[in-house]
Amino acid sequence: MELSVSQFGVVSNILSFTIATMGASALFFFLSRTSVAPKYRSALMVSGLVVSIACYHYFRIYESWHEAYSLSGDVFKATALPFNDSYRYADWILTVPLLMVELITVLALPKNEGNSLLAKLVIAATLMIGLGYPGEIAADSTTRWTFWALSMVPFVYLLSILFIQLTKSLRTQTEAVRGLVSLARAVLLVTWAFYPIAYAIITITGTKSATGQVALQVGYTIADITSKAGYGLLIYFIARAKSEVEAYNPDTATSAGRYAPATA
Ligand SMILES: *C/C=C(C)/C=C/C=C(C)/C=C/C1=C(C)CCCC1(C)C
Repeated sequence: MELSVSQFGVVSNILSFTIATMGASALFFFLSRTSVAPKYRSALMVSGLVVSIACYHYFRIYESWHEAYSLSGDVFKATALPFNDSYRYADWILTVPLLMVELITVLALPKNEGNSLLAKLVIAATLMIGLGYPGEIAADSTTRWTFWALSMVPFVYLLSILFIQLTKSLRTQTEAVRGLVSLARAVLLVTWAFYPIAYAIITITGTKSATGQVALQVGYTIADITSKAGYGLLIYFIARAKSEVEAYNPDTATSAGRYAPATA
């Protein structure tokens, strides 16, 4: 496969931009811990972990992209080293369940309800990614479509329970956080839909198509930025709003995070 200089560059630049975004978001989420009430801190810690894991994998993806193609004349030609798609799947298998943990933590559902919901979400997410992988590494379109269809089953199940649960929890959230939770619901549904679409595009163009390859890398990368850093930021805003409603004041809280009376 051959890539033009600008096709190679678009992917290289967006991968580099993502390393910066994920790294900076990790710092922000970790350092913002104390600005929310103690019970929401683990949601921010998990957000920080998600983007740290992604930051590491984007380094590897960037490196693999640069090793998989080299400039020959005025085009980039594939080298003997294939581009490694597995970094994305290794990343997703770790980060997607953690994104579910973030959400359940910040919603602060009753304990047994939250745990059983989380178990269903984690199982569906693992199946979705596990079933997508054999298709992703295949070149022939029959295999690709078969695993795409299989992976769509847990995907649709996952999105529908998330939609139902988030809609249900909107009723129990206070006025101040309702708008944010509903925004998080929209962000989740829209950005997650990018993944099967990007996969479908390259299946249609064929894996040997430079356009298909660029669309896949750019599609997955934009979706990762919004579903991890963007969504993490929303989780942070929800945690902040809920802490305020619960009268938590970061300026008067002690370092142990206990609620302290405000001083004049
Ligand atoms: C941070 C990473 C996230 C949120 C990854 C999400 C990944 C998906 C929703 C992937 C879904 C897929 C299908 C529904 C079918 C084709 C194969 C996948 C794995 C790309």
